[in-house]
Amino acid sequence: MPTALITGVTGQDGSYLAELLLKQGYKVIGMVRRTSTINFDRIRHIQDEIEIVQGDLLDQMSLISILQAYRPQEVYNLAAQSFVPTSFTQPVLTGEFTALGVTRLLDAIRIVDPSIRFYQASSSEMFGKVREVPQTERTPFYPRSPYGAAKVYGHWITVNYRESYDIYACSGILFNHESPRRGLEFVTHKITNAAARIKLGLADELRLGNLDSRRDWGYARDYVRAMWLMLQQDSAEDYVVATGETHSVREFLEESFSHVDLDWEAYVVQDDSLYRPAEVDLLVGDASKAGRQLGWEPTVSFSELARLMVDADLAYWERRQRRDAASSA
Ligand code: NAP
Ligand code: F7E
Repeated sequence: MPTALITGVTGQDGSYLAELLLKQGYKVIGMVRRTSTINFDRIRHIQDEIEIVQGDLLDQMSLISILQAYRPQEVYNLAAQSFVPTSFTQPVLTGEFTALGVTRLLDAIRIVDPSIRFYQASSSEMFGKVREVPQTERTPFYPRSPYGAAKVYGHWITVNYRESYDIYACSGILFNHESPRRGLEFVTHKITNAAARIKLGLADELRLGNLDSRRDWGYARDYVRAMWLMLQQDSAEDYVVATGETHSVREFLEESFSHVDLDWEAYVVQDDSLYRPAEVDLLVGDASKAGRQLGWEPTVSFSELARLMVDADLAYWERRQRRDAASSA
């Protein structure tokens, strides 16, 4: 039974990847940081099947100790400060987690067992002010936020450890991927959650920033499959993972609200405070290398994604309403 360590196991991708690896017969070690209140919402259903261990990307010794204790064959580094607006207000902390954290983990691998296979969660945010359309593995980076800049560092330090120490280290340049487990602060889930709440009479407006930016949105469950595939190849390489389609925030609104027969324009309020100091206007990826070499392709379309997220939010709020009604009866 192979052993895999996942940092960021409590996040959206960590929870789906843990499910996938358990299905493949892995022993899964999930690294979580110490907090005064535990939040295992996304992994509660598999909590008994995972070994949870405390560690922090800010603490080198914790990483070394975990590798020494569990001796994983694969390490998936999904932990990060991943919200772009927070990276503008906490740029140094974002750099510590999202950039230097990668070096701490790679160094721990180099010291404990350089034969460990390593996956780094790189991001389409590295392309920022895009130099070409669509973006490929060869497109130059031009990050537009402290988050994007930190991910560029994480990306290149991964390449550097591969080339310097012959570590099997891959970087997946993943474009936006979403699901009902997406954090509520990200625009897709903010929209689908609002559509569901408005439909049920629980809210009457949705405040948003820039509606014109365009993203290549896919389904998170598809994207964690690509992570695993990257670590099963003969040699370590970097891959773009994307759907190849781009849509605006406006189109995501249209798709989500029309699914519950609402006109989004009646509810959306544009809020200047939600604009970013610098924006990424357009992202669209070319995942043909992943298709060719990994046999990977997305299975969920843009409109299926919006609809499955709205349906999940509707089901959640209907359950909450029934529970509240029962407890007040
Ligand atoms: P997410 O839901 O925000 O999850 C981030 C995870 O990192 C959480 O489990 C969080 O733990 C953990 N974490 C944060 N700081 C940590 C620290 N100092 N030490 C240990 N753990 C820490 O992110 P996601 O959407 O699943 O994304 C996974 C990774 O892919 C991230 O690196 C993200 O930047 C990258 N990425 C995401 C996308 C996307 O569209 N989703 C696209 C490209 C790349 P807590 O639960 O304690 O907060
Ligand atoms: O914003 C616009 C916003 O926060 C998408 C992270 O997973 O994907 C994610 O980063 C767009 C931006 O994702 C609101 O200005 C408008 O243009 O959902 P988002 P992101 O910034 O693209 C990449 C690949 C990552 O790696 C990141 O970790 O939507 N937008 N109004 C808004 N965005 C938010 N969050 N909230 C709004 O009210």
